[in-house]
Amino acid sequence: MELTGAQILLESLVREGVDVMFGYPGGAVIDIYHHLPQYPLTHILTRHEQGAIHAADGYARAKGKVGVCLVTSGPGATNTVTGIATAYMDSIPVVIFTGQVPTPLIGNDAFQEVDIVGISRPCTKHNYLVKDIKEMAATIKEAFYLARSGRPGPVLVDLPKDILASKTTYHYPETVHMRSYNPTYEPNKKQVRRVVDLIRKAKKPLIYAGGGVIASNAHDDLQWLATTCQIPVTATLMGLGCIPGEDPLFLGMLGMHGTYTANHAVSEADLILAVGARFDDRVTGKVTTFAKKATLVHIDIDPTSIQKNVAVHVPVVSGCREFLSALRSEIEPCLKGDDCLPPHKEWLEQIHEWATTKPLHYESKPGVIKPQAVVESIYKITRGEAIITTEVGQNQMWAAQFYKFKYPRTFISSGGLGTMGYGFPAAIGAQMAFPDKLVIDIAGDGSIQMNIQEMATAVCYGLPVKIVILNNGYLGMVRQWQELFYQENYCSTCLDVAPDFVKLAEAYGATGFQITDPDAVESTLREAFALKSTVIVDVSVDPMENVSPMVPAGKSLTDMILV
Ligand SMILES: Cc1ncc(C[n+]2csc(CCOP(=O)(O)OP(=O)(O)O)c2C)c(N)n1
Repeated sequence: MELTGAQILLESLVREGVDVMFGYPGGAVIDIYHHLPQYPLTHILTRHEQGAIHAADGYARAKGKVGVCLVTSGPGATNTVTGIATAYMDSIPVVIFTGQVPTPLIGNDAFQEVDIVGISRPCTKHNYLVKDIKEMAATIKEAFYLARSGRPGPVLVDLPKDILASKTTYHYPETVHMRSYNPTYEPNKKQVRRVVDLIRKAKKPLIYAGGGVIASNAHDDLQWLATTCQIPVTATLMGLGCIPGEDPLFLGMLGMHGTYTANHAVSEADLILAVGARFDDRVTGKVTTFAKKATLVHIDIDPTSIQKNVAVHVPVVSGCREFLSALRSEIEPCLKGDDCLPPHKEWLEQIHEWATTKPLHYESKPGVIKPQAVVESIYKITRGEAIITTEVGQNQMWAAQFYKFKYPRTFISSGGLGTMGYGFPAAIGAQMAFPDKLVIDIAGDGSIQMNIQEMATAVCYGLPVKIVILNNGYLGMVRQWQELFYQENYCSTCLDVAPDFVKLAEAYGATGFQITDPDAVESTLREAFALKSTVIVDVSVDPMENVSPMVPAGKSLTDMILV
């Protein structure tokens, strides 16, 4: 069967099990859009290419499948770069198809030509320029395989217009063979035994869980390990939901805005199992003082991330799920005999004391809406069953601290890149993945204005995404740093001109609410969440509220302020 390049692409997407893609057309990709209606693929037309790539990323995070984004050449392609870098930093599987000028024009500064393969090289797991129609099908197969296997990530495929229009016989390969790429999933047995031995000897063990636990669906085994061996768990921003937020063994997030308990536990632990986490500077604080008393075990599918930021004692190259399940098989037989693992009673008592004397907290003020209280209200109303996306800044940290995530893939946030404008389009993607779930973007008034145009997308496709703006009139997180470290020099962080968000919602055909009275928070949120339409809830919160606790940049985890 002879097909054009455009048809090969669409046919291959169907074979990859793609049901939805997010995109924006243009001259270079018209051939694809021309054939699109003949395929069982839902295409979501966003209002900006950045919206399309974040939506594909949000879909991937919520669903655990590869997200797909299709854009045109030149400005269409460059508009996706922030989203590609966002997915890359958080190891999210997305495949991005970009149009390109016809092959004879490449390198000639043709209209809407950019070297997107060159531009995206440092922020993709891999990228391709298809120069021969005969390579098209195999390239697409490889792109999906690379995006989802090993350490997942974004893969870009650049498609010149003449290739999309030319024809060849279609054959989609069944398998992929790449000599230089063979991720190691299964752990070395000796290392597994060594880790069991370390757990057996430890008096103060701790699990430090990252996004890899969620990416590899290792949460059940992680919870089994924690519960069976009574090992407390702390998680990174990306790891939230790997164990229920209300589980007594969960200490909350660690790092810059981590809990007092988690940061002290890291500093006192004698054994740390870092599972699918990468020792980001927001987590470690001052690296030279990080976890000084612990034997560090680092389990990661990506060998290059081990020993990168912190020297570890036991490097384990393995999939998180495979490792934890091997650990489970090794530990289970011990539990039957008298060979039981020690219960670390004193360690758990110490942790309990930290948690009860220094919990996350905030001060209520009469007549003032505290942003933390809004997040608590959202948690109460949704009973932890919603998918929460966030923007970036204080809103993101309050969501991470005060919404007790019950399940993996329910907290969707830009961790590594910290991309303002991410949360709303990501919520659109998550809502496409789960049309019947309640999807809420917890936003700041600054961030939401970065991709507010996607209101049209949400309304157009009838997506009942809820946006709750914690409106403090500031670029709050930057204002907090100015207050604490720059002598209250609030230069360029006050957003004194803001749109009327209720009218803005209405202008897009959505529904808007405004909350200024603390007593109206819960009832208004309930009313908003019950609607089946796109909703903005603009909540006027305390403009000077800070995120606490805080480890100042470059300080040790125990040097927390605002505790
Ligand atoms: C695209 C982008 N530009 C700039 C920043 C730097 N930045 C980090 S947090 C923040 C303030 C965010 O303000 P807002 O969205 O109002 O949220 P708040 O902190 O007030 O909750 C800024 C400007 C960023 N993270 N991303």
